[in-house]
Amino acid sequence: MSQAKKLPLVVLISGSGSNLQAIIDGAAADLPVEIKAVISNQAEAYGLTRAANAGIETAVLNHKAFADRERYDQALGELVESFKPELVVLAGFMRILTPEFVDRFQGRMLNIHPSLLPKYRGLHTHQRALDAGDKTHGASVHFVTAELDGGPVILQAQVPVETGDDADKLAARVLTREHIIYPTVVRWFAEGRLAMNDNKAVLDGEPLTSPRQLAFDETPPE
Ligand code: NHR
Ligand code: GAR
Repeated sequence: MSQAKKLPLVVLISGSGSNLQAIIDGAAADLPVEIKAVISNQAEAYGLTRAANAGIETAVLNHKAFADRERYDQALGELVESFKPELVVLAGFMRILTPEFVDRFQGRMLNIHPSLLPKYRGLHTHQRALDAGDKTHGASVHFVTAELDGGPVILQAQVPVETGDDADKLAARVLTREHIIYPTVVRWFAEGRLAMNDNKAVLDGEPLTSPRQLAFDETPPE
């Protein structure tokens, strides 16, 4: 039986790492990736424990130990490259990356953002959706470009906003869908089906004119 080569990944985190866990679990099943390292800017991130429990190498690079963003990103870029990843996965990584860092991993860096982009770039997305009275909210997986949360969107998951929601309840509902869409997009990339070209996401040779969608009652797309 032919065993496809596994795509080497580095995952960057700052916190809980539940999206990291979804990728770890995928890799333990049939997601054709090998997580070479998990890197956090926060020493206390629980995701580091998840990685260690899975036997994955971890590193902490604290941004506070660097004079400025440029120097931090220079060091982070060298650390990431030392693991020779073909894909860099931001999974709840909370530091804005310089254009130099983004250039280094152009077309091979993904992020998951907790909103239906282009709505609510940046922080506090769940509260902003509630404040706007949105009936639908969700998450987006996109290629990372120098424009914050502005790179081409690949796949989105929609969830209903329910009566009595607060930001935490809504975030939890979104998060369960994140755990489906992020491994799905990582699989597309690992299988060579997904690329970024001319600032567009290209899936199966076709530029996506709008993001693929996962509706609330749907199982993952093929
Ligand atoms: N970097 C670039 N260049 N482009 C993107 O699209 C990026 C990025 C870095 C991170 C994730 C993003 C998100 O999904 C992401 C996308 C952090 C901030 C932020 O304001 C905003 C968006 C995202 C991540 N960070 C503050 C900063 O000064 C720090 C906030 C904190 O530490 O809590 O870096 O939401
Ligand atoms: C996720 O909801 C992710 O979309 C969001 O943080 C959470 C991380 O959860 N990302 C950002 O807000 C990036 N600025 P996790 O650590 O359990 O994967």
